[in-house]
Formats: sequence, structure tokens, C-alpha cells
Amino acid sequence: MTEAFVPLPFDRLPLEESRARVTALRDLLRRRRSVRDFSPEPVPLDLVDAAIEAAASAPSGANRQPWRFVVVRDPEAKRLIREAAEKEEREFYDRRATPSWLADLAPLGTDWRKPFLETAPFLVVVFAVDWAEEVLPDGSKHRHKGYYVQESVGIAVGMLLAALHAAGLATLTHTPSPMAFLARVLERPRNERPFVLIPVGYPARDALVPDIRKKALDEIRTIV
Ligand code: IYR
Repeated sequence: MTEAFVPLPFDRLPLEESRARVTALRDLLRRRRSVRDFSPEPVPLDLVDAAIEAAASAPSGANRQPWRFVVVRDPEAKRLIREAAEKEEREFYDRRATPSWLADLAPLGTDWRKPFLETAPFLVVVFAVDWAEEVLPDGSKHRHKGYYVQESVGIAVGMLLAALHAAGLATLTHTPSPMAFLARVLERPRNERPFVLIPVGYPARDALVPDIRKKALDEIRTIV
């Protein structure tokens, strides 16, 4: 099947406007921090929905859009998620993590306790869709595998974090490991794999963040 084509909607910007826009976006994104101290203050759902729509504009392998976003606001569901996550995290901090991993985490001041999983008004749980079930003409079922699922969902999550930040909301990119409990608690189908858990809300008034820095351009960029 050939897709129809339409003209690209494109506005060529004057160079000075390009500069102003990209530096303004850079400066906005540079103010994003991973936050672990959330206020319980509610957040209007439409802010999160608009951010999810922004994320869903991401490119994806063969345009399969292999992402699903579960917005958890039910206190009981958040409690179950916190309980299960803390169980895994305790195991991680007490046993699974290597000494060098724990040393790398020390500047972040993290431990197995995850109160933000109940304090934040929303938890956005992103799932990666690894395959779709297809029924072939002979009635047999076939697993239609996704393409570049990791890359596609990773790009969408980056756009989601940027959009939530642009909305003036705080987020944490949280990956309790292993994350299989999220599929169980949220009753997701077998072809969905938990990808990342993002608490979303306003920061607590007294929120602290670690004093860490991003690498400078000359450390990360090479011109060939
Ligand atoms: N999942 C654990 C540990 C952790 C791992 C990395 I890599 C981080 O950048 C931060 C934390 C936790 O959430 O505490």
C-alpha cells in the first residue's frame, strides 16, 4: 500500500529568529531538574494530557507509535505502586547494586524509600509496545514485531519530559528495577513492557536537588 503525500507544512524562519528560538528553548530545558520532593497539590489533568499529545508526536519506527501512557491518580493504585517499587528498591540497595553503582548514586542522595510515588498527584507510567497480535487470513495468530521500539519510546519520553517542564511541572525519570510489577498492578496486556515511571506535580516548596552539572559543549560535541 502506498501512502498519500501532502505538502510539508514549513515556515522558513529568519536566521535571527531561529537563534532566538533555539537559545530560548535551550535555556528553558536547562532549568529542568529531576525532582524527588513533590507537593501534593493537584495538577489539572489537561496539562498532562497536552504533554502526552506532544510526546505522541515523536517519530517512531515505521510510524508504529509503540507507546502507551498510563496516568495514575488513584491513591490506592499509587500506594500499591509505591509498595512494590520500594520492595524492589530495597533489594537493589541492599543486595543487587554493585559497590561502584552505589558510589555513582551517592551524589544523588537516593535510597530505597520512594514517598514521591504517593505524594505526586500523577504518576505517568510509559509502556513500550513490543509487538502487536495479527490474525492471518488462515485464522492463525502472529506476533507482528515492532521496529526500533527502544529508540522510539526513548524519543517520546524525552519530548514528554520537555513538555511537562514547559508546562511548569516537575518530573522525575524513575526506573525502579525490575519494573515488571507495573504491568501487573496496572493490568496491562502481555505485549506492553514498562519503560519508565514519571511522577508529575509541583515541587514541594522546600524541594532540594543535588548540586550536579551538565557537561559543557566542548566535552560532548566533536565537529568532523
Ligand atoms: N532505581 C534506583 C536507583 C537509581 C539508579 C540510577 I542509574 C539513578 O540515576 C537513580 C537511582 C532508585 O530510583 O533509587
